[in-house]
Amino acid sequence: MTWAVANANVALVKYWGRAPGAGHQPAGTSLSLTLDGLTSGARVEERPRAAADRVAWAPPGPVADLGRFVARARAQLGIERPLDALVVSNFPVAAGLASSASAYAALTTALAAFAADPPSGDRLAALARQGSGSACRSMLGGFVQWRPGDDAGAVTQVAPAEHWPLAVLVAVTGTGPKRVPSREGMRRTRTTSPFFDAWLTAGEADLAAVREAVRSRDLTTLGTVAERNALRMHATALGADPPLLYWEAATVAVIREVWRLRESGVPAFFTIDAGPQVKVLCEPGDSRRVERALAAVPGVLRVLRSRPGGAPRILREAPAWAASGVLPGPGGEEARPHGPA
Ligand code: 2P0
Repeated sequence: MTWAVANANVALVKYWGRAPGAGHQPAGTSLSLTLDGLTSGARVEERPRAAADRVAWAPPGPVADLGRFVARARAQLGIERPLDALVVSNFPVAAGLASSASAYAALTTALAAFAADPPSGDRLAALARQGSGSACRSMLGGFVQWRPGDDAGAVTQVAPAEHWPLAVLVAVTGTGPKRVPSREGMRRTRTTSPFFDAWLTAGEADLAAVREAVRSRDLTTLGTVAERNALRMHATALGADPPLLYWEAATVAVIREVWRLRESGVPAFFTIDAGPQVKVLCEPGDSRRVERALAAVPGVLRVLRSRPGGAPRILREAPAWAASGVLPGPGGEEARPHGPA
């Protein structure tokens, strides 16, 4: 039995749009921060006497997609025996917290341990991408860039987690599944939003600015550009037909609170993915104050604390947060999530 864990990531320059055609390629280049403590675990073992794979995702994610991914990964990794795979996450799934990224990164890492000839980092990132585009960024720690292409170097680490000890606070404003999955949202945006080409063009300047801000640890530039990039992603999605609105009232209230904090002299900056949650970047020394301010916003259910995190890891046993819960036997369906420590 093999366990692997991987962290979620938050994009500071967003991936929003696949390139047309096969190959799971993004239309533009994105840059993310891997998030410590927002973690998925994957447990994989062989099923020696079974004819088919068995997969489970708890709390439930799109498990049919997971099954197709395991079948595809086995073919690409040359794994002949059917497998039993369980994926668990310690934070809300399918609600704009990038749970699919950590889930597929953990699963890819665990599956690779069963390959006769375990693949390199680049091949593994390319495999993870086939489960969920953003999963390839969770295959590395720290600040990670993903650009279109299949060559080595499509997914690269811009800086390790230790480079910049930022604080990331996640204001959770809803825990239900999003109304429109990212994949459909991206397809609709690319094919119907008149703003899509401008979104891609503007993203190139954002990428250059964020890379430089990471290099020089310039939070004001990083935060200003990440905020603008997120707002432009959502503006482009709002321009789709039918429109895509991922925000709730509390999402807007948190945006206003972050701007109020800035006016009062606290450098805090938000970003929002394809869901109602708001992720806020600030200096570690300001994190308690920012956390209290976010928690007091009406409609905020809880605030999760994170910071730059590392790459996936293989474990000998279940991670503590999963082991302390009700984990089912192989293939069972009773696992339940636990909040990050
Ligand atoms: C990102 N998101 O860069 C963007 C920002 C959501 C908003 O990547 O269809 O699950 O598997 O390629 O990676 C979420 O989409 O999509 C995502 P697929 P994925 O983090």
